[in-house]
Amino acid sequence: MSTQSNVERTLYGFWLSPYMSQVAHILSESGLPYRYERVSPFQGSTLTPEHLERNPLGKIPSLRDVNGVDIAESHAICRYLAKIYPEVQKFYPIDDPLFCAQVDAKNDFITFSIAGPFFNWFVVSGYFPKAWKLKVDKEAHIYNLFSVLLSKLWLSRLVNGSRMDPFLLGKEPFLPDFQLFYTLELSQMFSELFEIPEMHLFRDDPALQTFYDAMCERPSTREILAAKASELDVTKKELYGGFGAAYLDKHIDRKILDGLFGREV
Ligand SMILES: N[C@@H](CCC(=O)N[C@@H](CS)C(=O)NCC(=O)O)C(=O)O
Repeated sequence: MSTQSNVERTLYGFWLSPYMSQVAHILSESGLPYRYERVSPFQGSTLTPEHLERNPLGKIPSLRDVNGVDIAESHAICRYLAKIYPEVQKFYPIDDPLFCAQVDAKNDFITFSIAGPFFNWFVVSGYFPKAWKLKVDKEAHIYNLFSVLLSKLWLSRLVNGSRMDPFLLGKEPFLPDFQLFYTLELSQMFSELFEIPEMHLFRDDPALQTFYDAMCERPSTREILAAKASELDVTKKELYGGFGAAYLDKHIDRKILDGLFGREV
């Protein structure tokens, strides 16, 4: 595939997204320059015709590469980058099928058992109740506790089954390390933002804390966390302000929620 054209590589999304941060991280550590364009789900911008053209699934991140192609889904983007740009292969070793299978195994485990459930966890226990001011404290708390139970179970299995030296597969980080890091990072931030202490996933685990600290020492991590911090006020305003009207009211049937809880929420 040709990578020649005049298109500027552009990453669409917002910094709160751990998925976008992973792609930004791989680009940054690989020395591939990109332009950032903010597309905020909180403003309904993921479901505009313009964004759906980039990603018909209506999610961020999406990447427009210099050859003009649009790619969506964070890990599909990272794997695409490794196939096109040799400098990305140190994070996703496509030329070493056996090692690449180990990288995939960790990555798939995190996607299915940790990051995916974490997404549901903060949506049900944090995002929707806050943005929509739902009166579901008791139910959100039960979901929260159940999520802690499962997440800790899978996280300890990941830690015990990995080298943690300090990264999952040893001294150097790979794709699953970035996925794990930005999930942990979000867990720390959301536990504060939503005042849900149990949501903090690594405070009590020395191996995960060491992993987290080692990742924080990398210049690309610092760059991304600084970008995220610089956008935080805007993100918070959108979450508590526009999100309900711009996204939830339009795309989620509130009556189903009332039915689910058996009362008006
Ligand atoms: N599996 C996707 C997850 C992306 C995702 O869920 N992004 C969220 C923001 S963090 C989003 O686009 N939400 C808007 C929506 O679902 O409408 C990936 O890895 O890229």
